[in-house]
Amino acid sequence: MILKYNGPLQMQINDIAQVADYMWQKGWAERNAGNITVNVTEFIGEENKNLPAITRIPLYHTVPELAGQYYYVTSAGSRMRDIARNPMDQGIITRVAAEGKSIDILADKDLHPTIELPSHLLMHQVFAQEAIQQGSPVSAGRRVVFHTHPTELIALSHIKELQNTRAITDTLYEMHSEVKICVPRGLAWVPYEMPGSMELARASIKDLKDFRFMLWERHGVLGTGTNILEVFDAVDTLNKAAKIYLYVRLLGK
Ligand code: 2HA
Ligand code: ZN
Repeated sequence: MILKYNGPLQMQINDIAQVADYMWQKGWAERNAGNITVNVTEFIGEENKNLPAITRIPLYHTVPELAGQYYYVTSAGSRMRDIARNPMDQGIITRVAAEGKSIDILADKDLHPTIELPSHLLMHQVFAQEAIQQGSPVSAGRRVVFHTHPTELIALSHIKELQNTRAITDTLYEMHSEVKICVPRGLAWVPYEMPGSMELARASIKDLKDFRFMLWERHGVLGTGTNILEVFDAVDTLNKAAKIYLYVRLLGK
């Protein structure tokens, strides 16, 4: 049995491909930089719900709240410019198995998920817990976890006096009035941890209740939301403010 690409699922995959293209064009996706997971449970369709697993991958951190949820996941080592051309050649559709102890790859290829999968799943688990508390279906919560390497925001993450949530947020608000409208809660500061580590994942979920966007020291940005294009737009606006900051400093202001 193979996955059937109904309209709503295909639209989600098209949006992922479009954002992957923007990431590459922006210069935020050198080599295999960045990764994306999108909860596609609402879009998967009855026809795909019982697909058998191509492969089952055990999870180091169990996520019982996510059992039965479906995700598009970029694959380990994939390039955003290749995802843009063919998202199902460089990504997988997965279902979290019963009790949240493993994930099943359903389509299209038997690829390894991104190394940031543990941190993405930890975030999806927080969204699921929020939804459960509010009495809504898990998939009605925030669907997207988006990680990228925006050059100017990474540059700002090196500046000592900006290395806290208040300072980085206020500076970006001051640089460009659009930022407050687009990211009203601000940008949370996350001190350096190894890429792909559970330490980075745990440090990131600390602020997930209050913040949708985080700056990972000397690494990149983590953005969450319901729609991938909207999450991209917010990171783009944050990065524009960072660019303006650098221009202002260059001008000696
Ligand atoms: O997937 O960006 O943080 C490559 C990365 C790791
Ligand atoms: Zn990264």
